[in-house]
Amino acid sequence: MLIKKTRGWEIPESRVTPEAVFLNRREILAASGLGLIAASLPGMARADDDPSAGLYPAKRNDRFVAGRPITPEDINAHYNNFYEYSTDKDLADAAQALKIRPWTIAFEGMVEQPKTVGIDDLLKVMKLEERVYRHRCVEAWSMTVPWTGFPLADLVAYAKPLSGAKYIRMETFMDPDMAPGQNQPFYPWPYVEGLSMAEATNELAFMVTGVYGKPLLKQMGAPIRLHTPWKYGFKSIKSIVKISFVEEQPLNFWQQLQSSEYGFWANVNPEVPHPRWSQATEQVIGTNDRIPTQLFNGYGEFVAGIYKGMEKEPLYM
Ligand SMILES: Nc1nc2c(c(=O)[nH]1)N[C@H]1C(S)=C(S)[C@@H](COP(=O)(O)O)O[C@H]1N2
Ligand SMILES: [Mo]
Repeated sequence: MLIKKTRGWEIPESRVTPEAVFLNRREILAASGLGLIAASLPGMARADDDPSAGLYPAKRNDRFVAGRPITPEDINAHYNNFYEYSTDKDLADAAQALKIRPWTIAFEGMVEQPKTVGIDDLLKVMKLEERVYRHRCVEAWSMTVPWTGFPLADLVAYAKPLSGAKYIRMETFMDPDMAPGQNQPFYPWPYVEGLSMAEATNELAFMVTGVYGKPLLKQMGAPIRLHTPWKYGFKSIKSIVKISFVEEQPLNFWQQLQSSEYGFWANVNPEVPHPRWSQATEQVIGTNDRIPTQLFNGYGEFVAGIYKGMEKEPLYM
């Protein structure tokens, strides 16, 4: 989703600090202050900072059939979009700086009672299952991913929204010291996404806390992210810290940046091109295959009903 515009803040490639150098500097700072030199070794998955490891794997729900081979973990783990860490796809090392405990999620806005819950307390009350979902990025590539998590509908019930709430708004953490990408002032940090209440309570909308039978990898948005498989990938917000119930349609991150190219609904449709490229086909990551894209990414039987009578809305951008 690179935006081809020259901005004042852009500096020559040669002057950009590579992630590895940044992390080394962090390690040195951490070591001098607290003696925590091992805490940010780039690229290492560290089970010892994830107390939820014992919850995985969870039983697979066979109602959701992907019909495609699962993308190998080692490929998925190095092909991510997480602009808080990098605009490059291989940001796995940089994302190890994400600190996933303690982690809380705040519920605000039109709810019976605002509240905050720690991720491990939330995991105790939610029933985990595995779902293999197709993931289609607006950049015309796709993957097939074995997520673990629970229906967003269960989280909505837990939050107890008031009947006047029309949309759910979700926000990623904001911490430029932990996420160097957030030092780029051109982007409207923090990352925000939203769904209508009908979408949020549709059975497909999934809160993800694990992947490949383990806790969620940091580069994939640990410790909790959304996945809405019938929508372009940018709707699937990572590393969520705040959930609000609101009356007004939230402006998401990409809309704030470029509303002529990215909208609120962002449902997958091969017949509606992005202003700068076709959405007719998609590159299957980890293969040489380029395949036709399906309406609603093939999930129309679950979600098409949501949009009856909304034909005047920009449903596919
Ligand atoms: N906070 C945050 N969430 C995000 C993004 C991001 O940059 N920051 N990228 C989005 C995009 S464009 C995609 S395609 C998916 C990528 O998820 P993955 O890396 O697990 O494939 O995350 C989405 N969620
Ligand atoms: Mo994306």
